[in-house]
Amino acid sequence: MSEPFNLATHFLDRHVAAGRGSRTALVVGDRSVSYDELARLADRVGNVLLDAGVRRGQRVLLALSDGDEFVATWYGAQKIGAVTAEVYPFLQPKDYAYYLGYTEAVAVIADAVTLPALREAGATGLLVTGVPEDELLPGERPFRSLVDAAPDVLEAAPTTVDDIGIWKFTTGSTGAPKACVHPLRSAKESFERYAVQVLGLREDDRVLAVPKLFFGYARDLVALFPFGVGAAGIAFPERSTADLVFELIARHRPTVLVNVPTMMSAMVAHPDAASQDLSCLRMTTSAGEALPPELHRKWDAMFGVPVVDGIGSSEAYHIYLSNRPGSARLGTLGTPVPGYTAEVVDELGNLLPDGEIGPLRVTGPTIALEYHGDAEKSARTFDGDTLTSGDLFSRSDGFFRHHGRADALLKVGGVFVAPGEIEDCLLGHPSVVDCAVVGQEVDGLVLPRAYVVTRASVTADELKDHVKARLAKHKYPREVVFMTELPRTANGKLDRRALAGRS
Ligand code: 3SK
Repeated sequence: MSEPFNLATHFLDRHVAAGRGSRTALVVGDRSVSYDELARLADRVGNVLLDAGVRRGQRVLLALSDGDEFVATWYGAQKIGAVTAEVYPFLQPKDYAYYLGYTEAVAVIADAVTLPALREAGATGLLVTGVPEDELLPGERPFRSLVDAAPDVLEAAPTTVDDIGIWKFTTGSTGAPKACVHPLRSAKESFERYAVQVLGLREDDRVLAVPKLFFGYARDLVALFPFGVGAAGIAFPERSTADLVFELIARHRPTVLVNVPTMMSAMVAHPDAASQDLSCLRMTTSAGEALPPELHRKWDAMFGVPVVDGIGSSEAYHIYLSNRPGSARLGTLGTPVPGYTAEVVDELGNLLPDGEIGPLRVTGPTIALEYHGDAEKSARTFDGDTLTSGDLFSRSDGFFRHHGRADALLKVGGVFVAPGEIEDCLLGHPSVVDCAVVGQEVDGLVLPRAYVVTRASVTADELKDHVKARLAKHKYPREVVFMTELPRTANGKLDRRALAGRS
């Protein structure tokens, strides 16, 4: 028999029942929302969703900006046993149209930010918050008024760890985003293994994330894992910028910053970086993309806040390889999170010796069941509790290194070159703030082309010479394109497709 488990009861209501309900669960702007308040709000939301016809196992799509409504809606849906899926609040109508069709959600919750694009995408019957009722279209319902009028008690659905409860979308960097379908067990196990055993989250932690809550990396680290230990998350609706992150750190004094390499680069390069007081932070996580060792060094020199670099994926639910706080090995993703094993294999699945590069086979308790609606890709990726990653890795001394996506590798002069090695080298130049290297086809040959963001004047030839002096000659970028910023996906990952052909 499966273990009974309701995510809202486990992470939220437990504190109320234990008399810890007055503790702060969430900080939003100048408001502190207690566990009592959040649990009651989630119960009201759950009642509204039940009234709207949502039943156990059905999907609820959150198109909401970050804040207590987002979090309460997520837990309200979880409490009634629904399946939650969430999307970036700044999407284009065509993207919403895709998610509406793909999820076939029974309820879609929108706010003032997402409503116009959702309407343009043809969404009907929306539950809408933050918009005056007289501005709603026929069929749209005022979510906030319904929530305010709903009872604040709700019986939790008798779900188990094996019930499907969470959809996490892939980034869609190589095609339309797909949902990785997770049972509730994934959230429970990831909390216990990564948040507790690796990060050592504590009751007095306050967690601030750079990515928005639609991205599972951030949502779990702000509004799930901290709740597991009675700690607090910090949420804000605005897009993240280095200025805003510094301001939020000064205002809320978080103890843990959930970061991505692009923002680390922007923070390090910020003109006021040296005068920031980050002494409240006991660590910053880095994930979402590879952290170039050069950037890690710059971060250490500028801020001295320990970086816990790791890698996770929607397929594996969250982080499965990670360094440990205070003992990072630069340029590596550390070792497997307790409960996971990781093996570098060849294309046929044979184990590769240390130092060789190949796909990673990860086994653990949080592997998704499937990609919704894609049996072929699911069969290629998932095998029970084992996942084969599309990225390339190597292992040495028990520590894993990331070599990028298999499809991002460049074959230059017949030799494979990892763009990350050239990027890291370029980042070692004092003028380079951010960069990406892609393959450029010239007369049938693939040659490295670098896109760079610089903060001081530097010429393309100087950057080429910088690489030539440090790496094997065939690796230097034959062309350097200067940009003001690099294109990124909504969760902060480099959008290599958007770079293709830009000159
Ligand atoms: O990098 C990712 O894609 C990711 C996804 C889910 C959870 C955590 C991470 C880092």
